[in-house]
Amino acid sequence: MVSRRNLLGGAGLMTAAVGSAAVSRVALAALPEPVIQTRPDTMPPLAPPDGRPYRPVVTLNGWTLPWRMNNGVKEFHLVAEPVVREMTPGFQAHLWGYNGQSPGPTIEVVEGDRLRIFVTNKLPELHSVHWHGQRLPNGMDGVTGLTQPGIPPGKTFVYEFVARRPGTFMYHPHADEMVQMAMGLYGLWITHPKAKHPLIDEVDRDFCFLLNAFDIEPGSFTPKVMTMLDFNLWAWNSRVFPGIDPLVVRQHDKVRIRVGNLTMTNHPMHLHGHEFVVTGTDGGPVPKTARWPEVTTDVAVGQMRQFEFLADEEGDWAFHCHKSHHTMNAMGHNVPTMIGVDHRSVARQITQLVPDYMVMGERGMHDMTEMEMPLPDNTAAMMTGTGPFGAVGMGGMFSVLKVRRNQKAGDYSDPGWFTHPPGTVAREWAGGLAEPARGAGAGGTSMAPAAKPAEPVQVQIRKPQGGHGGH
Ligand SMILES: [Cu+2]
Repeated sequence: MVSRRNLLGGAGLMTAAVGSAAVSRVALAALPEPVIQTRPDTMPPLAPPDGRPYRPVVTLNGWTLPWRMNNGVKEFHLVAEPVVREMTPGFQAHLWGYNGQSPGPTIEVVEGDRLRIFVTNKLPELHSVHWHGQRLPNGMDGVTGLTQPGIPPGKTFVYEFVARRPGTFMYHPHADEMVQMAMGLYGLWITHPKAKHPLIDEVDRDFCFLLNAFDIEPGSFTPKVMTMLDFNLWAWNSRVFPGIDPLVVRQHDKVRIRVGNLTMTNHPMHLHGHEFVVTGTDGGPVPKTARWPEVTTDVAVGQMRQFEFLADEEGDWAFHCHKSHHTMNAMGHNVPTMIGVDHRSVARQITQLVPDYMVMGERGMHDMTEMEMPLPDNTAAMMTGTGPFGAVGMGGMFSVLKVRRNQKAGDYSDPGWFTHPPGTVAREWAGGLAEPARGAGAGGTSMAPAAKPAEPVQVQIRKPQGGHGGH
């Protein structure tokens, strides 16, 4: 729900800020009331009601923060506060966010805009906001202790600068970052070009999201903030599959996807069915001579990447991080490999004693997708999501690019599953099966058969130090 304790927003964020003419002098003297959004749905693009025109982005499972125009200055109000985020249906996390959600709202401005950003700290500790990647006066850089005093709990600070270069940026705390970012505080920032830019193409659909990660024990609500690498929830905008909305486009749309990485590891982002080019990085637009086509691009820690493609192939195309552990949801990491072991009855008994006990399936882990073992309350299923052909067996950083011929321009609603033309789906082979020809030798041409069968090798390990040999 959008709670409008403000003079800013419009219903459902579709309409936006009231023009300055409609705002009284008294109201203008005060700071703008914050706009709050707690619904995890992907909100429609926020068409700019004033200022320089631009084509707005769509934030996956997020929204854009409305502003107030005050004598030619765009004024935003961010509130850092504890929030409850539904990460996927059936699983809620107690996080810290901005304006009702983690991540915070996307901030969209135009190159050359004069900005005033009020930041209210409703956290129990010092806070400050760093505008990641921006050119700005040093004192506006938001580094607690270095460029400003931290914002005490209950206080509001104001940041003022000009959006000097177009591109994809982020904002995040620079006070107790380890804790505050592990708790979900950050957001995206888009600066649109003020005029036609030789290196920035106009696109039909412009999606953006942040890569983020949490360590939340199955059955609990609050992230463990000391975790450095062993996160168990790999998220886009604090959502995990199947909670991540599809990216819906019309066939032949030119599509841009902007991704920022605020996790502790890199994420190779992989798109099926299309080639894309990286057109922008944290440093700005990539010169045309430095672009090459690919289907996976790595987004390293602290980086932003924007890539573009022509969505000319109809279908439901997987789009995901290619680290296979990142397309899984919460699980124990000390899971033994149980392929070939029938342990189902044992596991059922153990589960009665240890509710979150989990073992790997004896035929691999796909069985987990239809696992009948009860999960603790408030836990995202490890691998889930059901497609038209059954379990998808995915979690975490996974979504679907839906390319449809009949999708209307500007329509982001989910068209459902793709209807494949007859004869275009992989199917079971119904003909005969010949025995495959297998080589009789121990190897091929590059591995000449040994003269006599090799003896089994036995290895004894002896430690170099110590009075007597080890085993
Ligand atoms: Cu990843």
